[in-house]
Order: sequence, then structure tokens, then C-alpha cells
Amino acid sequence: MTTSPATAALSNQPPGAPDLDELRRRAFALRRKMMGMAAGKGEGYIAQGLAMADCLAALYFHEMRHDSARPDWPDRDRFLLSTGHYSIAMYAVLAEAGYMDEAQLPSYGLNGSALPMSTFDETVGVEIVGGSLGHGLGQAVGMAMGLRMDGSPARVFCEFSDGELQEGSTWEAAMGAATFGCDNLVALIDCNGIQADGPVTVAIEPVADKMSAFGWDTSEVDGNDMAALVAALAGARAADGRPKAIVMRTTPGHGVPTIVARERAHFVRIADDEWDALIAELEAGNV
Ligand SMILES: Cc1ncc(C[n+]2csc(CCOP(=O)(O)OP(=O)(O)O)c2C)c(N)n1
Repeated sequence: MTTSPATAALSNQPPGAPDLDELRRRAFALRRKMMGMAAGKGEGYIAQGLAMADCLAALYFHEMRHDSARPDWPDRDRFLLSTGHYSIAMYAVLAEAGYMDEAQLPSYGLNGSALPMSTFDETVGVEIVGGSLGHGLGQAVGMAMGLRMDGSPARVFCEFSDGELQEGSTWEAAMGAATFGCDNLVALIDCNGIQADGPVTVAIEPVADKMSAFGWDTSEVDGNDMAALVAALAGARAADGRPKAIVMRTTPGHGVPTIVARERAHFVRIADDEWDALIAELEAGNV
């Protein structure tokens, strides 16, 4: 498995034709890195991370304009991870894209590590402090407005979760984005159906209809289908005055059937001697 960094994308021109096989290979590489990071830690947010791999591969290796050699490039597209507890996925993609040395990854979640269990903006390539749920979209709206005021062509891609759709601050931000015409903002809503203690029970559905009603240009995809994701991202490029939302239906644990089958996938507990078999499952499926 090669781990070449992202091709430096130094202009804000739209991306060319996608290479879906290459993007799927990247998504697999991200999952493999995450399994390596989580192995031996006993417990963690691995299920959500595995499910986010396709979206992150599509963003960092196709849709976003960014340059790992210049993480502070003012015109870079921004990726905001609102669910800071998905950090394992963030670190995997930052390593795969060349923002950090892969040798750092085993320190994930350890005391004093530069890769804390919940994301912190001191980690190179991490744009916001995550973890206090319900705040990512508001920050993304402010960032998108600021970039536009500066005349920057950069776009803001903001991931947030179905759990965060239970928080009023998310809907306030959604109204604001439409009011202020933030068409340089793409929301990636991770609808995996779970929250801390079980299923999402508050009536957030129909998410896509609600976002549309709030003034967003909205699509809905299987978040583990690379072709669908790439197409939805391409459809979200229009500078038509409307913010864009992609509702992603993801499967926690995607790529590792035993984790998919776990009833309580939010904070998965896995014994030391189970990891080798789980990694073998991932490699056998090559997903
Ligand atoms: C404001 C806030 N309240 C509570 C928490 C504790 N918390 C951490 S993860 C989580 C579950 C949230 O569900 P969701 O965002 O859908 O994530 P998933 O279950 O898919 O990991 C909660 C409540 C938090 N991080 N922030």
C-alpha cells in the first residue's frame, strides 16, 4: 500500500475527472490506518471513523483544493470536522495526504499526544477545535462569510452528525447560511443513525427535506458509495447563492463486518486479541 501525499492542488480550479478506483483505494488505506491506530487501545470511536473514510478520501484526494506542503495557504479549501470524536478518521486522512508523518499515528489518544481523542486545532491540518457538539456548522458559516469578504475562492466543507441535528445551534447556523447566501459552504451530514446511548430518537427526519426547506441545495447519498459521493460533491459546486448539503447515510464500521454487526457501535470495546481477526476481515473485503 503506497501512502503518497495528495497531489498538491495549488489553484482553485474545479477538479478534473475522478478516478474512482484510486479514491476507493485511498478509502481502504484510511480504514487500514484507523484499524492500526485503534488496535490495542481497547475501546474507541472506530465505527464512525471507518464509515467516514469514503467521504474523506473523496474530499482530500479529489474535491478539495489544498496543499499538504502549505497547510496555511490562505486560499485552501477548509474541512471542518464538527464531531471531534471522529478524530481517528481525521488523523488517518491527514497522514495519507502528507500533513503528518505516519509514525505519529500510534500516539493517537495517548496522554500528551499531538493527536488527541477529540480534535484540537493545534494539530497541523485541523481547522477547528471539535468535541463540543453543535458548533461546527456555526463556525463554518462564519468562515465561509469571512472567506467571501476577503475575495477568496476557497470553499468550506463541514462535516456534522445526525446527533447534532438535535441541537438548536445547528439549525440556527443552517438558517444563517441560507440568509447570507453562503454558496461556498458544503455541509456533509453524517447520518449513521446512532448517538451516544443508542439510536437517534428525536424526530430529525426527513433531514434532506428539512435542509431544503431551510434554503439549502440538498442531495442525499449512500455515504459509503464512492461514485455517489463524488457525483454529489460535483453537484455542490454551483455558485448559485445557496449553501449545499449532502445527507450521507453511512454504515458504522463499514469495511469490517464484525464491527458493523455490533449493536452498540458508538463507543466500541474490542479486546487486544480480537484486532488481528478484525484487520484480516478488512483486508479480505478490501473495502
Ligand atoms: C455539546 C456536547 N454534548 C455532549 C457531548 C458528549 N457526546 C460525545 S459523542 C456524543 C454522541 C453524539 O452523537 P452523534 O454526534 O450522532 O455521533 P455518533 O454517535 O455517530 O458518534 C455525545 C452526546 C459532547 N461531545 N458535546
